[in-house]
Amino acid sequence: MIGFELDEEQLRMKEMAHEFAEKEMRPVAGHYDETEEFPWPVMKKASDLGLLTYALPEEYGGAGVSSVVTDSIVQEELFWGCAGIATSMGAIMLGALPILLYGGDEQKKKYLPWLTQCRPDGNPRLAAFALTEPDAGSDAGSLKTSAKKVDGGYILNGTKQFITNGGIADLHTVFATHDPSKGTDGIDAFIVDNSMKGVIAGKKEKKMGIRASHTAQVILEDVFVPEENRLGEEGDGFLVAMNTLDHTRAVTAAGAVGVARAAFDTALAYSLERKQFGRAIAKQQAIQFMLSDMATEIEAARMLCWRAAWLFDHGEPSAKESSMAKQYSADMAMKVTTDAVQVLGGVGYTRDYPVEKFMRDAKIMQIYEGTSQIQRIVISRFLIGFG
Ligand code: COS
Repeated sequence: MIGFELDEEQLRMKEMAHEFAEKEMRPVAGHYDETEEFPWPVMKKASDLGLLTYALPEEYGGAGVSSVVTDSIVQEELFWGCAGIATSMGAIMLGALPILLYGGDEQKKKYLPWLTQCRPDGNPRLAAFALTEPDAGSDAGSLKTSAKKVDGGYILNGTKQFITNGGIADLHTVFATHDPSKGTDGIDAFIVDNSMKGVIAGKKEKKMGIRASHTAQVILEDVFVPEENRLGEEGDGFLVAMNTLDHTRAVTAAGAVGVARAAFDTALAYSLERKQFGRAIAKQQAIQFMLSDMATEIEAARMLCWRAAWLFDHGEPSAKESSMAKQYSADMAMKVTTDAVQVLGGVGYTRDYPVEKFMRDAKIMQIYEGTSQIQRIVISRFLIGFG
């Protein structure tokens, strides 16, 4: 049986996220895009409402929203508000998820409630997922950050690249190898908290879009991590990373739907107001066809997201479907935001209207959490086999 009715929790969460996006994110989105400052005041308000860690179980200080469908619905609204701020918010759960999925009882009890509490200065704590390196992007299995086994733990050395909340986070989930000759089987995952010495904030990137998010290098210089901070067994790290991404890709895809919807809303409203040849441009078939395609593709992407999320929630295999959702939604968002600029024409190309920002924000969606090409690789492996 297929049903699309949202339950009470989903309706409540959607409404809360939409209101937050409209009142707290949209009015300041342009400011943070322009200044590239970190949106601490918005993060603080989001934290007060529980919007940063609602996916954590209640016993660890979250709201116990375990459904990936609900998460997708919320993220669509937040990304509709501002993709940059929403990325800063979402990176916290991306950093925390490996602990939730693979952490032992002690690790969960120690770190998850701590993450939901504010810092002494009142700002929320941040987490980061530190997998990518300068020479290991799509080929995540070739990472070089080393984890040398020593008495009682490991010494980490290496450089992580393009890390959201990198260097400003209170906790980084770091992936490193204890033996590069073992390939992906040599990779371990570690919880690195900010009490550990040697975690150095590296260069902050100046980005095309999602500028309200902090993307930076993280340099690990002789960081001692106790053995009890390893997630899972030795060698489980690659699986921790892949399973985390399998989990988040449907939700990331929903973010792309949110950006596309924001662009579509602006294009539709503008086309009804803007007059050329004596009538609103929405009356021109050329514009009508563009709007129709945009609306249809947004719906199609949302259905892929919800299905992948639903499969996950029901314990069914969903890696292929979440890659399909991520690839289609990201490519769709790029097309829809580009078309929105086209509908607005000259003013769409200016910063007086938000569509050029939506277009810049959409581009990263074809790149982060696995490029659209990587998603196609994952999908094709399910189609033709893994050999
Ligand atoms: N889910 C669960 N397990 C997975 C997996 C997935 N999506 N993809 C691979 N694995 C497992 C494999 O089954 C294999 O397990 P065994 O060793 O038990 O056989 C192991 O991981 C190694 O897999 P594989 O040999 O396929 O690894 P590759 O190095 O060829 O890489 C891809 C596979 C390309 C899929 C992987 O590197 C990837 O996803 N890259 C993109 C990384 C990414 O998203 N980066 C963004 C960073 S976060 S913003």
